Amino acid sequence: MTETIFKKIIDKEIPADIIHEDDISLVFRDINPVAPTHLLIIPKKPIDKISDANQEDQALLGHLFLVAGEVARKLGVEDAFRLVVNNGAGAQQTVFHLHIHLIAEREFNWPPG
Ligand code: DGP
Repeated sequence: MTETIFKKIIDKEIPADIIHEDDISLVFRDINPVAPTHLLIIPKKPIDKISDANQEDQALLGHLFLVAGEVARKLGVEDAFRLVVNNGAGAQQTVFHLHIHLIAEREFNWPPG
């Protein structure tokens, strides 16, 4: 894979508003928020997209979801938030380093767009 902007954020080569960091993951605010709370939860391991993950990533993927709940509680938005993973350009993925959007503090509709 080619190096992405998220790899530069992981390596602290460019700044980001970091909410959480551990050995496996990083959480920071999206630069183009679609809601008052819009975070990106990413693995430090470079995986282009969820369809590229494999069995050895099982614990990592579980960790990302646990971190989502943890940061939601930390920010006080645990009662209403949405997690979104765009997979592939056709699904509006623009940064090819796996990430989960955590969106909160806005009105939600279903089905999503
Ligand atoms: P996606 O479309 O699912 O690939 O979402 C990528 C998101 O990444 C998009 O909402 C904007 C965000 N983003 C892109 N570049 C940067 C950056 O340099 N810093 C931060 N914080 N977010 C970025």
